[in-house]
Amino acid sequence: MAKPKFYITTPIYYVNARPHLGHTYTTVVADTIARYKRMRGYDVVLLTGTDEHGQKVERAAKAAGVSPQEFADRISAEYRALWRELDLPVDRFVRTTEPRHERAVQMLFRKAQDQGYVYKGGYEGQYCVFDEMYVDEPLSGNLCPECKRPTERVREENYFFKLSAFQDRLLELYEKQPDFIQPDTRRNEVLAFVRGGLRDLSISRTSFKWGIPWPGEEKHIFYVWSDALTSYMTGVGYADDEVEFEKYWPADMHLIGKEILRFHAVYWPAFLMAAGEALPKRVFAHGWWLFADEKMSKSRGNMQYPQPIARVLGIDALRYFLLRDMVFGQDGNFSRDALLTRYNSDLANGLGNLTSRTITMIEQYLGGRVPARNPKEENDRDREVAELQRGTCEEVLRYYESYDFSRALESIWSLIAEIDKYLVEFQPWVLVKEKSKWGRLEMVLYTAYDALRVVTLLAHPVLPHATQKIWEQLGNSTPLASQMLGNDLTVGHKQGGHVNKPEGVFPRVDKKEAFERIEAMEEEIRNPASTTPAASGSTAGAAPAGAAAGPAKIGIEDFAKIEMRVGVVKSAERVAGADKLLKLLVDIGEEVRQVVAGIATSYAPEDLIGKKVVVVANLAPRKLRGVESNGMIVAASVAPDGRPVLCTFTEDVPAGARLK
Ligand code: ME8
Repeated sequence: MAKPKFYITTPIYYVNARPHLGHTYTTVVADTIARYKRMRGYDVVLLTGTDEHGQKVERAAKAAGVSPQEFADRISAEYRALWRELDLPVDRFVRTTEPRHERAVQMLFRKAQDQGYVYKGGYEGQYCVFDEMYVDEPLSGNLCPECKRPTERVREENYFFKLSAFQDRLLELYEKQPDFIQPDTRRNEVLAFVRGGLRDLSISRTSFKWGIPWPGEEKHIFYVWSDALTSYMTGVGYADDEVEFEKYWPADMHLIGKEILRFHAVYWPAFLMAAGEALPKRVFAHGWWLFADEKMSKSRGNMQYPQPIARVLGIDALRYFLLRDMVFGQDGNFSRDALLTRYNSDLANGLGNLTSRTITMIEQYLGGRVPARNPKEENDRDREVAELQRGTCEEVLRYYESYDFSRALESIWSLIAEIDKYLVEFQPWVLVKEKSKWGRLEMVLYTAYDALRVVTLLAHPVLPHATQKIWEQLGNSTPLASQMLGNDLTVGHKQGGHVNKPEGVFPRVDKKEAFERIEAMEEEIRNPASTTPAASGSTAGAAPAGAAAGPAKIGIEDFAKIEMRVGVVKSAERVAGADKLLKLLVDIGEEVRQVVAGIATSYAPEDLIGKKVVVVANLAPRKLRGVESNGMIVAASVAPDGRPVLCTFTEDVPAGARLK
């Protein structure tokens, strides 16, 4: 019998800036769901991609001094490289600048137009370029109600979509399919919005050119959201491959962040209804990763990147943290400290330690032979643990079904803690000393082995690499991913088999050292000019300095927050092990500061003594390669390789003078 299909999508990400931890989160969740569904017997297709048209991208390209296509090529490649680096296999990757996508968009809206749902009109109102969204009711000062940025006045001829005609049909959809929008809180927001009445939506733009052409029109291009949403169909053959499209459409799940729910739960089903196409089965809007209580985003400049975490702690540690520390659907605060604490407690001391002690004891006490259950030696406590194991399986599968990964992991880790306790209780290292207790010893090791086997199966969708290694150590040679995950978890207990050499899966890390290494790599991604050898060779670090778009405009009051002063370099030396960093002592008038600067490729330490430099004096102290930096030296980053060139003054200026 053919496998049932499961088609899951992430948003297709804008190419105005490089991927960060927020984008990674969605793709990791989608990948975990995909891995889980495969272990439940589904034929899974996971789609992601890049959203390359629109004013936001056009402007970002302009700021970087390249064509929109060149800019899109660069960032789209970064996304693909990141998913490869993090071993997030993508079945379909759609770029909205591909010809097949152009065909799909034109076909979908031609169908809607043929049904009488598209008409020509004129739009005059506010538009938020950041959200690529028309703003009917801006906040005072014409600010966007979503992102609070200034909106722009737009007056143009447009094609309109008769969204107003879909209010009742949408309400009926939400009613008949209560799980169309998940979680429920989000569903209520959408219901309130739609009940409040829907206005027709402008779906073409004429004031700029970076988009898919509207057939038969010279000036019109598709509005970026009508373009982007259609990518979910492009990826499975719409307008190109009927067999493939029949097989996979409609999508079973659109996984998105909560800020783009309206586009997915209101506009998208309405477009599809208008064109007579089937509707996706579910839209799941997850919460945001916050950093210091603010949404992580490029414009706030508080993004965190996934590569340093994956390179220092491993891909699985990154996945574990993202899924364990954010309750799916809610917001979560990201902290490196919490990440490292979790790593050591849950992964190194928890799963890692249980694995190495169990396998080592089996090697040493049983000559590596996989322990067998011995009913004569079984006591109530063993039965209690076996019962807990069964209960954990049921519970974890239930949580996985509702995509509640945080609780699923909590449940698996309770079993790990229980087995740790059990081993301390029955002390195999004491039982082994008396031959008469060897039967009991085997029963105890059996219980631990079997629990570890089940933990490995259950944790696989979240920790694919570590669990595969443990699976092999347990004596299995088949890929863990090919195992079925169901209520009968008897697979993988190799009666009569042998365990393999224990090998550390999650080595303990020194928190301080790991923190500094992650921070140094983050710094390199953020500011490639200060590249340190530890981070070299990275995908993100390899991107040119101008790859990200220019920052959003700030008011003078924001600029006034930055305290820049003239400094005189008193001493300079290289930072050990970092061939781009110099440690400087700089006189900034009232005090002498230690500042670490990524300028060693352009300046020899001895040439800097007495030089006047510009110092950002009120930057929070941070450590680069373990050396505290109390401020930042301002330098131009010169293309093509981001070579730093220091600012100088044409006249004599005293140390401490403020720059304004
Ligand atoms: O909105 N926390 O693209 P985008 C969690 N191109 N997830 C986050 C996040 C955070 N702090 N920041 C970003 C677009 N995300 C459109 C989508 S779809 C047809 C078009 C994730 O690059 C989350 O999934 O702004 C969010 O919805 C998405 O990235 C936004 O990516």
